[in-house]
Amino acid sequence: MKDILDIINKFNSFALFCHVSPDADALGSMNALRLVLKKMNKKVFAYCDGKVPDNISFLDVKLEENEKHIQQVEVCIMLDCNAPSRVGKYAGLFDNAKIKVVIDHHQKSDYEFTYSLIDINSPSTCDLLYEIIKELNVPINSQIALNLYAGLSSDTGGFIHSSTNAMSHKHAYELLNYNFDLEMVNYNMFKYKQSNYLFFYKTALRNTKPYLNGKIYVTFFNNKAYKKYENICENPTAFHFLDGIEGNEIRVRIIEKEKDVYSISLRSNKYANVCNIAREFGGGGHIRAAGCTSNEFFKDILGKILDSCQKELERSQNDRNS
Ligand SMILES: [Mn+2]
Repeated sequence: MKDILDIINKFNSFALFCHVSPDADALGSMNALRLVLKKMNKKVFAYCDGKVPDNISFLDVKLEENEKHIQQVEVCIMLDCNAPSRVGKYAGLFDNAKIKVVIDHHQKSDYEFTYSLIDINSPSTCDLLYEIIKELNVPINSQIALNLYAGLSSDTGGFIHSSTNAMSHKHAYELLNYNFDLEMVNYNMFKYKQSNYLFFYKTALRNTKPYLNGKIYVTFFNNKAYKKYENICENPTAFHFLDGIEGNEIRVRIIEKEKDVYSISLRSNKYANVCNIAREFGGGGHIRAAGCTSNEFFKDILGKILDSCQKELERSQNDRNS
């Protein structure tokens, strides 16, 4: 933490990066840090390889398109992820930076940063960043508070995921003192859906199959279905309606984003560690939410993933019983 505070205080130009398929924690942390650095009269550019989801446009993220600044700034900071591959098309430029900093709460990759603050026990990157901002002694305004709150609230699923702790609530309590429109934030993040969600839900249910007596659900979107509902599929909460159904533990989502390129998301309810599964396929994430990509044939991937899920269910059930 001390090193990162020194870097922020000492240098004057920064490029910020967050992960592809950005969520409120990725964009909120990046935008809050952008606003803080601007208040400190630093030069700052924010990059994201992906669109801001409509329902969190209220974050008012200002993304930079011009890549030339990345080579000109003194420091590059990665937020809410910790491997260059996660920043998509900016991976190479980030890798070439002189000073590389990371602030994140995902499982560590092998990538070497110059300075890193990775706390896998933190519920969100915004929680970590908020602690940093408090140490910087920059006065927080309502827009900064709103971005931080949106991130910590989003990553805890509105304070219901297993990662939620006393600190989440303490930070939320403190940030709410900055008088942003809480009802608007909650409505947009947790209630609002475009009307085509009804058709999306129908498709998703039709394409969801139970395995192992329903302990595993697999939802498959081929490229055609993905293209039709692309915006919805990119919303990380779109499939939450399948969470918590009695008898189910693991949900697998396989989405053919491009021809024969599959994006795989894994979610668990109470005990399975889906990060273990994702890692077997070169991905990563959290215990209850993880992901990976594959370009094998669909049938092969499905078989391998189901095997891995079954092993993880056996392992985690043994853990529970011992
Ligand atoms: Mn996050």
